[in-house]
Amino acid sequence: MTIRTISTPGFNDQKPGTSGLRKRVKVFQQPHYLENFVQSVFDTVQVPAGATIVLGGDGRFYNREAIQVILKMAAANGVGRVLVGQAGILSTPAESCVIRKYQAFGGMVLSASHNPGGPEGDFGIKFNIQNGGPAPEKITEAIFERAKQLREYRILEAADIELDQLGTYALGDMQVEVIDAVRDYADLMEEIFDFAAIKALFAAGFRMKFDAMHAVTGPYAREIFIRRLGAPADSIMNANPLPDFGGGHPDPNLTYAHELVEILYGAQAPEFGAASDGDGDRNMILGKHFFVTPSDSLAIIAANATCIRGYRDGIAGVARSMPTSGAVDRVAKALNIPCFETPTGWKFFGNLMDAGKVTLCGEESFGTSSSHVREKDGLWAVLCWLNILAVKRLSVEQIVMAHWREFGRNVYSRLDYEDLPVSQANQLMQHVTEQFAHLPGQQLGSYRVHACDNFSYTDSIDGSVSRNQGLRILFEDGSRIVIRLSGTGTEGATLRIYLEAYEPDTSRHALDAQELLKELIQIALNLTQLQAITGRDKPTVIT
Ligand code: G16
Repeated sequence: MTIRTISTPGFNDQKPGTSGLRKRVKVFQQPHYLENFVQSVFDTVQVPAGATIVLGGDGRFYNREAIQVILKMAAANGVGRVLVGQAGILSTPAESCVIRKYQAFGGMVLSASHNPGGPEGDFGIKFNIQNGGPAPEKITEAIFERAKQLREYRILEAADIELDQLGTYALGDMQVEVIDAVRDYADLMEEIFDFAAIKALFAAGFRMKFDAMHAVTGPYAREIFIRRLGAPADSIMNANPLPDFGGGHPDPNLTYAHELVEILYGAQAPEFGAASDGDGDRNMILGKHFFVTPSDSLAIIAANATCIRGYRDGIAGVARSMPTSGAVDRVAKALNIPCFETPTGWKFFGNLMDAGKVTLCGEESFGTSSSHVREKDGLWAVLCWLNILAVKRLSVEQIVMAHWREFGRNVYSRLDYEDLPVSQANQLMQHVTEQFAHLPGQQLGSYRVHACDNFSYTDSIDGSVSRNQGLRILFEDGSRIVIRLSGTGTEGATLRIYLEAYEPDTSRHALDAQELLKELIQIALNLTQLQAITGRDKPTVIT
């Protein structure tokens, strides 16, 4: 078999965003585009000769083709062994688990997460390092620089590998091992959670509905909930992964997971509902007629962690992304453990977890996880809730209400304005920034501005600095408005406005978040001049 060296023009648009390179499928299908990025990864990370890497994706359209290309390029770049998920599929947390378990050098994750799939949808790729987590910024920056300069890449001329059958195959001098995509992950979950207690919960007639959204978690959910925990077969829905996610938007929130939401708010609602996204790292938690915000879910898992076998000795610390509500900060204070505030992006948690400073991390963007892997983990979060419910035998709503009674409620909401022209989004950000000099001290309705800034983060472990991570308007009573542009979209700009107000008054805890945040939302709309600049009179998604 021969290794061919092929010319590439280099690409200027291969800058990884919040979580890897995400583009339209059609962009990835351009000649040399995928190869250019993959070679830039190999050149940057310098896989030691003979080392093992892991490869898998969420099964979206173009997954199979990309896997074959990457395998042949890995063989041409001196990789010793590649562990590939069966059919080319691994959920993002499962891939993180496999990298760690087999002490691989790293891995490539093929996914555009919650973005729609199919020929007209999105594709994505990112590199995860040895700890199983997304590469930090200094590596992604170097990959981007290399991608612009690259003039040739190496690829083995060989037939495609059979990905559907488990087994070991040779590709040039490299070994390809097609592994069970589910088993290692399900085994890890069984180590962390008390499966016997959850089994007993189901045996007592507890009903749940998990929506896999026709994405990667279907087979994982079937193995864990149905086979290992004995839940009735109808506890999972949309569990057959499809390359276009059935035409849907595999984002577990109140807008895109509406099928599940209708069931949980319907007459015959089960006690518990949950959903996960395209690649299985996000989660949404619902009770009967009740929505748990991701920020509250993190705080509640932290407060009840000792109910769970894997955390029964307590947690070292917690971390949250800056726009995530401060609910978990209150729990950390009560537990007397450290709480870290990082920029948006799971990659910022890696160093803290590696240093043993934090056990649980979470983000408002429906991501929660712990140091069992280095990615956020949708099914892990669902199992946390099931384990807590199995121990407490209370409803989801009762657990949340009791939490708010103890800690107060950090009322929270996020408004997304998707697909804005980039120029308008930039103009809006500029307009807000220009007001920073005179805002502090101003009274806006019932809120007085304490400070404003563009969030900047210094990693306490390696000293790296990340600037421009989001505009913050902080009020004297601890309420906040945060405004930032998403780093995961593939077209136009997505503006996110995050709102948080602390409500200690128990008699107001049952009120709707939109109602409680009405004034703060109006202040945000005035400050941003959103309607005047963008013409939009309502958000695309409210969570
Ligand atoms: C990614 C990142 C998360 C981030 C989210 C939203 O999630 O891993 O850390 O919070 O995007 O980012 P943004 O607000 O920039 O769109 P995923 O699930 O898309 O990989």
